[in-house]
Amino acid sequence: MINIVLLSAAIGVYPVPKEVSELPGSFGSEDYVVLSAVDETMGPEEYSLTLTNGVAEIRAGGDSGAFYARQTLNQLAPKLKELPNLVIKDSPDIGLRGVVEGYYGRPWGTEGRISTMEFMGRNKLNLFLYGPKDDPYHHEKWREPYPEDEAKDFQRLLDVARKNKIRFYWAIHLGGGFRKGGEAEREDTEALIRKLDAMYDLGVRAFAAFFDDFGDADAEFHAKICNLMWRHLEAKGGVFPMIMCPNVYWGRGEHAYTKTLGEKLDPKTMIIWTGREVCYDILSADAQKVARSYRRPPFVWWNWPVNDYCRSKVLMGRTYGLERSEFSGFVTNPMENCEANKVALFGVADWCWNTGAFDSEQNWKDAFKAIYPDEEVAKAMKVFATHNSDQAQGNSQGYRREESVGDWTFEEIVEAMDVLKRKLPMEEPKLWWELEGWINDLDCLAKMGLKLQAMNAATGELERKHIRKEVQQLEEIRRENAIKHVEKFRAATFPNDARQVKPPRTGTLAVEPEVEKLFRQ
Ligand code: 14T
Repeated sequence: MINIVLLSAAIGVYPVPKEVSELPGSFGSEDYVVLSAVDETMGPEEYSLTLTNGVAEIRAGGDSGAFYARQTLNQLAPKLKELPNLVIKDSPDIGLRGVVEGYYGRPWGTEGRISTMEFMGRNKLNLFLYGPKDDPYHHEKWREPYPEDEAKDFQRLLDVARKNKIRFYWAIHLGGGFRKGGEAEREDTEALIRKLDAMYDLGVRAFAAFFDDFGDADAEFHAKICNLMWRHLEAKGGVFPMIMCPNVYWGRGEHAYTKTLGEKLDPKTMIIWTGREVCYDILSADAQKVARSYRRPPFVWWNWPVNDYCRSKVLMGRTYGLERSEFSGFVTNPMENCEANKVALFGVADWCWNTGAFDSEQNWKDAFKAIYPDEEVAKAMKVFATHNSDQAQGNSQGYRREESVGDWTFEEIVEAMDVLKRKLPMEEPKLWWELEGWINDLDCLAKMGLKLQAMNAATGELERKHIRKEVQQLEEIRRENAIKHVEKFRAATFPNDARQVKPPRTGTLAVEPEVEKLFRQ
């Protein structure tokens, strides 16, 4: 058993497959023939992939399993020649796993969602929950249908979801907006049905209702709306079980609201939970408590790496703080920085697929190689991510992550930022568009660190004065960069989001304090 697990990690496939065993002989070919067969004894996402002497044989329980076998094969393709013959037997730990676009701030847009879903497909994530707080037709204007061009965008998204074996949930945010009692309630019920029918007509077959952050914690009323919604959808046919986000979505089952919800809500409806707090690690003891109150296993909405509560930071650290227990599903709520999210998605995907084999540090190291084809870029991005992972002290949620772990130097940072400034604009233009402000900030900080070290070592007063001037110039560049960053995102943003854009901050846990220390010397 131990041997099998070791080999699993050694073939370098992510998410790490469940079981890999070696067969006699070697594959011995760069080319391969694929044979596929349905195996009815297998679950819908389960597959086996046997690689023997130039033949790849796929057995799968269904379309998803076959698709995942293909993803595994694609990852192995470049190194087939060096591989021994082997057989991979694989299936996920968590049945529904993926991403919720659920933050406050600049929505990803259709292209960003497509890029995310294609990445999800390659990493065997199978659920996309659409609920960006700054889509007016999700929240404030929930009664109104999407304008024609946006409706068309949903059809494109549904198509990409289908191709990537992703269940696309569309969420309507009714918190505070759905009126209770009398004629108003009748009107809103009709409006809700109309909107759901419109989304159904676009092809949506999975729905969610959100009540977080707006309106009262009225469990009876929320259950009533959701049950009505579910009955309507179920009657239309072909619809997956609903997801609901309560008004109180955190805790350890202590709230009367969630207890009532657990009793009243249709047992098929999955209920969202973010952990003990809004932003917190997912602990199994907490999950078990909340499951009792929900009367069902929770649907986890992990508020990481979302940065809407610490928007000056970008969070690209390793995935940790997750304990396995029974869940109806697991989604990560990521950042508005769509491309930068991929490091975290790579971690979450691996954890959800094979919790037992999850190696947080190894996963994070390998993420860069998997995401950035250029080796130099991959290395430089790892340096960047090393110093961009903590939410920073004083963030409104109090959730923190490690940052700048291990040995690091200012020189190494300057070199890495040089690579990124040279290569990202051409090689990863979307990532560069998102991160330019943070990359420049870290670059300035590290250069200031180097200058200050030199200044403190200098003996001549003239030399010291000269260096001091250079440090001041760097500070000026840093300020200008911050202004440019805020203006850029304001210009590219929804009006009701602009006020929240913050200047970029990097290295807040160790690099910046080190520079400040050098200043005081
Ligand atoms: F629905 C939930 F599960 C949830 O987490 N809702 C929001 C979410 O949209 C947001 O991205 C996340 C992180 O900031 O937290 C929730 O929003 C909050 C939570 C607060 F405690 C917004 C303001 C708060 F004070």
